[in-house]
Amino acid sequence: MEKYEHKYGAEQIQVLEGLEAVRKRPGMYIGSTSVRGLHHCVYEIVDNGVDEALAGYCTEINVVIEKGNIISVTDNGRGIPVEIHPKTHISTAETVYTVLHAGGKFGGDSGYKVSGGLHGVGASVVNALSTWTEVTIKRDGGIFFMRFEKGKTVQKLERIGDSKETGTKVRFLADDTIFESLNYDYEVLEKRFREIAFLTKGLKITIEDQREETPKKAEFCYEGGLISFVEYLNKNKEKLHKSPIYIEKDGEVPVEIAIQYTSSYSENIYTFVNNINTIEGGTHLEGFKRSLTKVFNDYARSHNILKEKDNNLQGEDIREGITAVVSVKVKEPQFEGQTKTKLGNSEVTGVVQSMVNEALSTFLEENPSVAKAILEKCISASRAREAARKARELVRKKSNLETSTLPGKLADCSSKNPDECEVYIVEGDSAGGSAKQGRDRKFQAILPLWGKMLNVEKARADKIYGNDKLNPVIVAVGAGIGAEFDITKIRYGKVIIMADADVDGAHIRTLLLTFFFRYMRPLIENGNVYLAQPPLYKLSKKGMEDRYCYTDEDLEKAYKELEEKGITRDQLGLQRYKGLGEMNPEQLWETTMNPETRILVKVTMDDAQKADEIFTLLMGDEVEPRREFIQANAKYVKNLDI
Ligand code: 28F
Repeated sequence: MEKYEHKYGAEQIQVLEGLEAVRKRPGMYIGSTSVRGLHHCVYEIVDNGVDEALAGYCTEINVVIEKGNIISVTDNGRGIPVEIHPKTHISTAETVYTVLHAGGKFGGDSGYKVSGGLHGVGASVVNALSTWTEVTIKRDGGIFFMRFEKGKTVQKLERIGDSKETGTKVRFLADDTIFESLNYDYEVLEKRFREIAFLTKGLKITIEDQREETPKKAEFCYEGGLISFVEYLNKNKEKLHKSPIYIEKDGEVPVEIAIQYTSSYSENIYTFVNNINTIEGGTHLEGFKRSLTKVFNDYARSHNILKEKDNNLQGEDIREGITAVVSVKVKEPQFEGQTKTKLGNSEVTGVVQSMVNEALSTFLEENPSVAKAILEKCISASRAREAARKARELVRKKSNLETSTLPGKLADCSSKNPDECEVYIVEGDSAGGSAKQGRDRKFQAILPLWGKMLNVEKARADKIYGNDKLNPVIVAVGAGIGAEFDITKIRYGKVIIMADADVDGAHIRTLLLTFFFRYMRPLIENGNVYLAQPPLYKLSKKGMEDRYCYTDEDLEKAYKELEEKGITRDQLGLQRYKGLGEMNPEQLWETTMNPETRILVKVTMDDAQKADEIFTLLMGDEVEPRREFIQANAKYVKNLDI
């Protein structure tokens, strides 16, 4: 009996070595031997079918999780070629399934190999990591079959029947001596197949789970491609414009983008390279972001939505509420980053940027109502960000109080009788100076506040004591804080907050009220806290006493009264006070400090409570409510310079 000697040609040895390497270090090829690696095996096989779809020959892929955790994937493409290679005597199909990376690029210059988990390790890796793999091919009028065990051919390709159809069907049982478990997660697979269907316009993908008594099944097919993708992503959101913006361009780097803005504040941009979800972004995302910023700013300026003096809209303002999917196909993708999901190809930035510049600006010109809706949102986002920044900025900038036994900065009054004494807490150095000069030293003390003020929102009482920003206020009032606060010890019968009428002043007021509300509540309950009311306007005319107006209504009233005396508006000089610093000591005394003429507003508990709520909103951790608050109030803010 003649011994059948194995003809181990170079190819067979290469195959054995390849399989050996894969089974020895599976993580190198499939990422991990956890359920993630298990899912990657399925993606590898499915992606070969997707490639066949991208090549234009496959319209449907069916995935089944059979009982016993056997995976079956079927496509209706051309079927893997079955001709036998003249030299190796091995069929193309067997080569694709046994030689590492044999699944090279598909024919045609537009063919791109999409890839699964580790970007196209190929079907041979799945074969090596499977207890068995069976491949059934229909093409050239026949049905062909081959079988492998742990990557080794146990049944060479043979014709087993006739068929007029074409396609490839692969069944495999992953090797449970390699994978931690064979417990496929239906939801995970379903989510990925939905994603692939969005990314491959018109391809129908079905998934069925036959492991349980009641099988689960889903089917995905989106003629709308990425447009359907963003509509799906936005399904529970309020859209700013009806249909998504769609941009597509073939070429060296085919690019496909869909954009749809919503009223939400989050930014959702999903990017893909050859159908790989590049969660770490990369050059395609960079190009897209740069273009968005440029195109929307250019449009806003050229349509006078942004005025000459307005700052540019920031990228984050423009991306607030955006949902976008950016899908590019790259021949030789370079992946970087922690999980190899960041595109590194530098040439892609420019390609994406220039094609989006052109396509998006054209779209906006042709769809002004969409452009307007989006830009309205960007501008309010910009305002809100600016206001929040100022709020943060302000609270930090103000009230850098010198500390000493009595605050060095405190200009105390001579009387020691609290019932007749009052302390002005004045915002800013210059106003502090004028107040010191303009005051009545007998009963009026001045404590200037400036520099970085502690954010009491995040500080505990002990921090407040030690804090050199608030400490002087505590020392000046003289009655301690928190639980130790003793109202009988206060050094002044009135604590008067004097701050500018602008945003800065509003924030320092809010901060101090919150501080008093949080740490000296009896001071408020007892009616010791007041707000000074500096005038907003000064009306002047030669030979006429200066007339101060404290509100806009005041101003109107003054105009009317003066008109009755025959003095018209244009005969009057009007000064709008931006800040206390604009008043000289006499004016400050006359208008804001002289008990005979000044206007003081006593702070009540609910003012302080309101301030506290506002403060929490402005300086707390909840971003969303802050955004809403500022959004709602931004329009009331008159002097915010954007
Ligand atoms: C269920 C998984 O693997 N489908 C596949 C094809 C089609 C061709 C092909 C595959 C050419 C030389 C690499 C057919 N006719 N589904 C699949 N469908 N591979 S895998 O060719 C293999 C490549 O080596 C194919 C003409 N060209 C390509």
